[in-house]
Order: sequence, then structure tokens, then C-alpha cells
Amino acid sequence: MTKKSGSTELSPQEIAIIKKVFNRIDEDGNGVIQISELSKSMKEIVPDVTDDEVEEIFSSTDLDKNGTIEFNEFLRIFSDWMNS
Ligand SMILES: [Ca+2]
Ligand SMILES: [Ca+2]
Repeated sequence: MTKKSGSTELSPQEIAIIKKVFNRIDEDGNGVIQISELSKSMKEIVPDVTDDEVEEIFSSTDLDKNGTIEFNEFLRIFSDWMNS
């Protein structure tokens, strides 16, 4: 696996994986993640996560503050993680 340093570009494979995760969290399939969907998914992974923590993660992911997480915002978080 090649890792390009200093690049925020994700490979098509990485994007495909992230898209799958996104679609899984987006339970009602409306193309965006609401806080209720994020909360539910997070509680499956981390059962003792608090609503405050979920809210904090949600608002830091919702870059344009429109109350929903769009795929590009979700993608941005992943590319930030991968480059940190
Ligand atoms: Ca949704
Ligand atoms: Ca948003």
C-alpha cells in the first residue's frame, strides 16, 4: 500500500470504503447523516458514549453548520484523520 505524504487525496478505494460507512450510518437513506443516526451508530460502537460527546463530534463534523452531515463533510473528516 502506497502512502502519499503531504497529500489530502484519498484513493478511489478509500473513498468507496468511506461511502459504505456513510451509507450504513445514513439509515433512512436520505443522503445525509442526522444527529440521531450518528448517535445510534456511535452507541453501537461505543456503548457508553454520552449525548454531549455525540453532539460535539456531530458539530465538529458538520462544517457548514446546516444540521446534517453531507458526504463531503464526512469525507473531509476521514482525510483529516488519515493525514494527522
Ligand atoms: Ca439520513
Ligand atoms: Ca453540513
